[in-house]
Amino acid sequence: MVQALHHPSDGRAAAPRARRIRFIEPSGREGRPFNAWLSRWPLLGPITLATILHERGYDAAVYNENLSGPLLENRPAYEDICAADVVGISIMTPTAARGYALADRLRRDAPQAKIAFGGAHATFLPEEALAHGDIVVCGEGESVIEQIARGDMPDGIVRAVPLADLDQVPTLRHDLMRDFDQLLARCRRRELYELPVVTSRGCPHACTYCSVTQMFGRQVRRQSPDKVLRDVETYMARGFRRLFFYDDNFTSDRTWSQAVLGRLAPMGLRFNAQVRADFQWLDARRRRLDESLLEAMHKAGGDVLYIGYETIDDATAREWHKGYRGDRPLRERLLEDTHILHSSGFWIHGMFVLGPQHTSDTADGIVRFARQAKIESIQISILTPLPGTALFREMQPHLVFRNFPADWDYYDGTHCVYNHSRLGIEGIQKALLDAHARFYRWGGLSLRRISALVEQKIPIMDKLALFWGHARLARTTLRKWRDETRLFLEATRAVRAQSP
Ligand code: B12
Ligand code: SF4
Repeated sequence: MVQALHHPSDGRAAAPRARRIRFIEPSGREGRPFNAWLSRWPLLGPITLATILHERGYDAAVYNENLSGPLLENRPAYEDICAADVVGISIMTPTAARGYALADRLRRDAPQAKIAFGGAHATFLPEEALAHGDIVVCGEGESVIEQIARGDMPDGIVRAVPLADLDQVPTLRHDLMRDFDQLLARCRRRELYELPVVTSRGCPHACTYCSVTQMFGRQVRRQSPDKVLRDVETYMARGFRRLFFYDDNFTSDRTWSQAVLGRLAPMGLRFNAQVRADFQWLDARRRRLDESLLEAMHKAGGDVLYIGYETIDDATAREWHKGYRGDRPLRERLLEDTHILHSSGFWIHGMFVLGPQHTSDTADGIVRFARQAKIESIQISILTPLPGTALFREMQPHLVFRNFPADWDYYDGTHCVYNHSRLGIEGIQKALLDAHARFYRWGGLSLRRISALVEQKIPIMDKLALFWGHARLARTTLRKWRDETRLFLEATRAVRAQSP
């Protein structure tokens, strides 16, 4: 781990220098309207790996471009990265091109640094990533990161063994991410920041557009409730009072959820979590409600639920393998589910998707549904074929944007990258923008949202700041999104003009 340097004059070994490892989370396409939201929620892969190395005595840190801005324009940051022994770049599909651009510059400016790629995109397209770096890790990095940091890993593609026991993941040191203090300062007080954590890997479902099961497996691995509790205690001792459980499906194992929630209940924190809309049903026919789980979630501080509704129509749900329970029309079931979750005291951020089979009526229908269900905030994405998914293979013949890696920038759920059979690319982009503009007409203001803010146990100034912050962000996001859409449609016309 250390390089033994000899002092030139007295022959004694000088203090060894810890090897310097820098991780980078690149931003997505410049000007992307959602970059401002992303700065709050870093990927945990780089932070986890940096924490492991830090605990083993390495000089490890993370740069997140969503938070710190473009690294090539930040001289002290870039010089620090150039002085590293290893630079680990974490790429998702929409950040891959940026990650490669950074790596290409680093190869020129820091030829001594080993460049390692990891993350979902590198896992599915390792050969592509290897053209820009020395080492590419497919899968979970824990088992190989120290060998890479030590400089002992041969160049090439490494298929890493997944971590069997998630209790081995260290308590995260979010502060290893540079500018984390600035992020906290933006939240006015650290107890208002939703500290991201993750306690499980894998998902038992297999939605056609998602790569989580290919990446982490269908068998869900979880940290033990004791480990979760120990970590939460440490985060609370650091002054955090809100958590964001990034787990893809926080409630997929009722026994585990009850055990964790029971331990969290006395701690007085609040948390956000990703759950399925129908997790509260005990049986496939939706007859028995798991009231004790709902109560345990609420008592433990469950606050905002991130729900991937994705669709409200039965045919699409079947096509995407959503696996919703019950047999009444899906829209009706989802209204009922949402009502139950609201009655249990949760806020809901609803995520929906428009696919090639949809029209502007579908988008209108989603907004109507969200209003009727009184969902607090929504986000509608365009179905995006991502490497490693069944959808990507199916969509190949229809892709308009295929100049890879540059075009990966558009694979972020806000751009239609294929010929849209029903509305055309222009039509679907317009439908998407119009739907958000309609939902967020008053900056996302709704009676329910105001009363929920008033009910929250936080001081009134914090409530106002929180609400104002969200409303302002929604407005600026929409404005930037319109500009971005205009540029994208110009790019679409240019691509079409070039193709025979
Ligand atoms: C939190 C989250 C978000 C957050 C913010 C994330 C961010 N900063 O970009 C939000 C909600 C905003 C979000 C948005 C999006 N997300 Co998201 N998100 C996640 C989620 C749920 C957790 C990420 C996480 O921290 N995981 C836990 C850590 C431990 O895993 P990890 O980061 O992958 O790291 C491990 C390995 O990858 C590897 N590794 C990672 N980096 C490195 C680096 C080196 C050097 C090495 C050796 C190893 C290594 O080792 C790590 C430890 O084992 C994942 C799903 C998941 N379970 O991971 C999806 C996921 C990453 N998101 C995904 C997608 C598609 C999106 C969106 C496009 C969705 C949309 N429609 O808007 C956007 C794009 C965001 C962007 N940056 O442009 C996909 C990515 C697939 C892909 N091919 O890129 C995932 C995998 C989910 C899926 N449906 O398939 N997301
Ligand atoms: S979309 Fe959600 S429920 Fe479906 S496979 Fe992915 S993580 Fe699991």
